Amino acid sequence: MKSEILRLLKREEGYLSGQELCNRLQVSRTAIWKIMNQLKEEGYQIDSVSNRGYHLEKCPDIVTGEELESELEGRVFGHEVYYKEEMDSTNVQAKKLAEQGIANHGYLVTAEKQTNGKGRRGRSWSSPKGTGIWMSLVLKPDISPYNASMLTLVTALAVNRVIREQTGLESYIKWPNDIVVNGKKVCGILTEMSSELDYIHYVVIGIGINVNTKDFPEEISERATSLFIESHKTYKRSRIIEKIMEYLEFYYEQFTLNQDLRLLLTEYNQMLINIENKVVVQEKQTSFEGIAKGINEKGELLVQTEKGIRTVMSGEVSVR
Ligand code: BT5
Repeated sequence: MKSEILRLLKREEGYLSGQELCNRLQVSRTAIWKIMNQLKEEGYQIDSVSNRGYHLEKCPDIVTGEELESELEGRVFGHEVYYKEEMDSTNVQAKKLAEQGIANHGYLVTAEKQTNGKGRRGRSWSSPKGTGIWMSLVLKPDISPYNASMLTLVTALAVNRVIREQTGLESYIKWPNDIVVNGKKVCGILTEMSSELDYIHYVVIGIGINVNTKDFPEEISERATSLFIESHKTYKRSRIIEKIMEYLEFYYEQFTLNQDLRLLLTEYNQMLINIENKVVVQEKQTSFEGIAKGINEKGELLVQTEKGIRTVMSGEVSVR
């Protein structure tokens, strides 16, 4: 009900009368009054005038379920949100909720702070309170498990587009799971999956974005950046989340049509950093050099070497 009240307040340009809220939501005046007080405590500036009603003057920069649900209208991705101020990792929490049958396709988990944010291969992800977006989306795609890793690239495309549109910054995708601005990492994506050989139970797409972060721990300060550091502006995180859900749903639909990236290939390669540049690819045991030529329909990176084109399925790419 709280998200419904927020949604109504956000839509109303003038004042929304208490009586109208009672009628619409079939609750008492006292219930409305209590929720208004809760919202004020969370940082919403609400003007209440007797005989006129309530007017929402300002929203705080928070990522609670109510704030997000009041924004995310009519979409599947993010239609239901699980929020807790502090979590070990939104990916871990999303997996638990999916295992319990609570999180269905499009379920979103958010937190203000992660105490044990995860990167790939056991690495950690710095997730301080209140400055970034730490979220995980649960999907139950009807696709082959072999094709699931492409979801990371689909997500990168959506996040990169939102960053560009919302900030005007020239961000790029660093294959496979980073978004970078001026050569520094502003976003990382961690896709995890529970599957059988031929059937996906669920996929969790974890997205970490440094939004209003002012400084970083020393060990990553040279490689990490934030939207604030690059643009000198602060952003409302719920707005960015809303836009990511919108674009991700759009790109996801295009991906699932053929279970490959043929419809997204041109756009992806335009946004790929280091294309036509000399790169070093670090695979599990070995590394090699070549010129990055872009990705193919399967999301593999094509690298021109002296011996011909090599396709890279997973690995780390750095500039020579
Ligand atoms: C990633 O791993 O880039 C995936 C990060 C995914 C984080 C999200 S937050 C929501 C969800 N819940 C989670 O627990 N995780 C996901 P990888 O490519 O392995 O990069 C990790 C490396 O990036 C670290 O070893 C650091 O060097 C660096 N790093 C750590 N925190 C960072 C930050 N906040 N910004 C930029 N770089 C960071």
